[in-house]
Amino acid sequence: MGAREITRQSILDTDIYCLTAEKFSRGRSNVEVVRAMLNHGIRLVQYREKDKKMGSKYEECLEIRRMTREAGAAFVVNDDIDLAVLVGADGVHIGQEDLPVEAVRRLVGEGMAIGLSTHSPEEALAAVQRGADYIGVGPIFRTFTKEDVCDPVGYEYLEYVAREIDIPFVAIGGIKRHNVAEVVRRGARCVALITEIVEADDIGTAISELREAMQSAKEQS
Ligand code: 3NM
Repeated sequence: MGAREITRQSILDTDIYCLTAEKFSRGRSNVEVVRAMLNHGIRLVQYREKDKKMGSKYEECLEIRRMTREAGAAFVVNDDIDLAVLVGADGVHIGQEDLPVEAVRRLVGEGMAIGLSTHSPEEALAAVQRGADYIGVGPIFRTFTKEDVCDPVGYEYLEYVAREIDIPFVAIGGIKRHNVAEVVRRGARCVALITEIVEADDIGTAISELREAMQSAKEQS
């Protein structure tokens, strides 16, 4: 399976997509946080780091690429297409205001997955048409983690995507242990989180509690 397929498949198979953010990691480095994520069974990791210079990001991504490969986990880099290519990531994740998907595809080739953040049905349909491999659907709830993000899209947009969109998708934005079950009941199979995991006292406990809540919601629906 090529890298692009690995990422697409991970999103179809995986319940939790973990993103990094050192600013919220309470003194732990991105590498330490990712190690804990992998040790607790996370198989899809995105490097998202807004506060560091490219040189440091490159060093961290090399190490995280090594760790994810060893763990059999997929690795996606946020925003920096050059970094994703240089470290041999499985995917790159971009936003609506970044380069268009077709242009990114020319840079990364057919082998790398492209994820795109979307916030409305129009953006979801355009993402499919442009050849995105998966979409982010959010923010489901209010979040203070992403700057300049739009108002919460609520469940309506999530339910639309679950019903109408054929490519893999992940729900994101303000998802926590206390609300994840409802997000699953509204159609999400995979949820992407930052602060609920990186800020946790114990990353392993946060992951297993999220998993339990998701599992029982799946069994009920
Ligand atoms: N993208 P937290 S919301 C990175 O809606 C990101 O596209 C979003 O962080 C989107 O889990 C978001 O701490 C932040 O709320 C998610």
